[in-house]
Amino acid sequence: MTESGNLSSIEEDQGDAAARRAKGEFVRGVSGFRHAIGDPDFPAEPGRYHLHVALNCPWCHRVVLARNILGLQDAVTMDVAFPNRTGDDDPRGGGLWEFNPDRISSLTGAALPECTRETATGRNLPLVRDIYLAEDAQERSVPILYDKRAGRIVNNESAEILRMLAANALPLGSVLARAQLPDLYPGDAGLRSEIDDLNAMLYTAVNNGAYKAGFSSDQAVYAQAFAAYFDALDAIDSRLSDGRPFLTGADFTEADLRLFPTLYRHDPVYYLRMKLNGARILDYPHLWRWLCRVHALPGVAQSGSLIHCRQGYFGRSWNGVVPLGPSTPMPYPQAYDHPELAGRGAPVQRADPGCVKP
Ligand SMILES: N[C@@H](CCC(=O)N[C@@H](CS)C(=O)NCC(=O)O)C(=O)O
Repeated sequence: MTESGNLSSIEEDQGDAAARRAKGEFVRGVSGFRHAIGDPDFPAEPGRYHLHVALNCPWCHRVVLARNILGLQDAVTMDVAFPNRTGDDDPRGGGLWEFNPDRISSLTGAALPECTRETATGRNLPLVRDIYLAEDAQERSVPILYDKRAGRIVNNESAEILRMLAANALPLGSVLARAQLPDLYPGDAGLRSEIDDLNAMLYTAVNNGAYKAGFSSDQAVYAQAFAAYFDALDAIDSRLSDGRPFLTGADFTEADLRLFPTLYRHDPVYYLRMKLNGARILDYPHLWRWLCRVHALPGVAQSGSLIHCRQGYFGRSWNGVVPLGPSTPMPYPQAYDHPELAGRGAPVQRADPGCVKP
């Protein structure tokens, strides 16, 4: 990884993953492709790189945000998989990301216009897994950063992909002038370590924390993840209470970009799907205003889709019936255009998970 900032430590340890999974804990795997744009095999050139993503995936959301905020929409092409993976009865195998723009969404009753075929390999591959199999790899995750000229996968770790897009935005062909480019990971050493510390805390307690709560099959493991998640939201809300517009101060950085996908999904998806119903973001006045402020930045609103998120997180479970709410104080994502709704909910006084008697 070219940038000196340490990223690898942010992944949670995979120690005795099997035993922890058996105990009901959600343990995310580690991405295997870790090359970088700038390596000898992967020079920074306009039109050479491509992203394979799913819009409901929060890790993909990071790299789509970086692509759009950095003005790389034309220079870095992108394919979008259908939000629900293949069913268990699929002869190709279940749980696989599929490129199928004709597939019907149970939420809208129609095909999803953002979904595409696979266009980077030149082989119109139907499944993300097939892109890995072409390189004898058994992985199957998105996002993928792909080199169309070499016909190879560069990297499949979102934290590294967004950082290398930021570090190479101009040579990759950004439409923005250098002065307009947001500096997501500024050179100041103090600021970098502040961003690294925030990234590490937010990854463990919030970004991945949401999954540790929602996908846990053990009450105590869930309760611990629930508490850590809302403790982190409390800490961030008070951090923003001094009036700073962004997490580290006046400027939008990588730390804000990495927090956004989780909070964007909280009220309309995670509150229900991940059992994170301790509070809504709406109930946190400073977090809500931050969420609306980031949503209003150029390139952000079109980087996400709550239709894909709702279809993806509910469409395969919950009898395939996708919850439509919340609709008060107004539907989402329209609510993100209304910072004045901040704190409309009751001030956050969370129930102590320990005291909830059945
Ligand atoms: N550490 C990876 C995590 C990527 C990841 O876990 N993606 C999920 C989708 S949200 C996935 O495709 N998982 C593989 C699978 O479950 O098949 C990153 O941040 O890029």
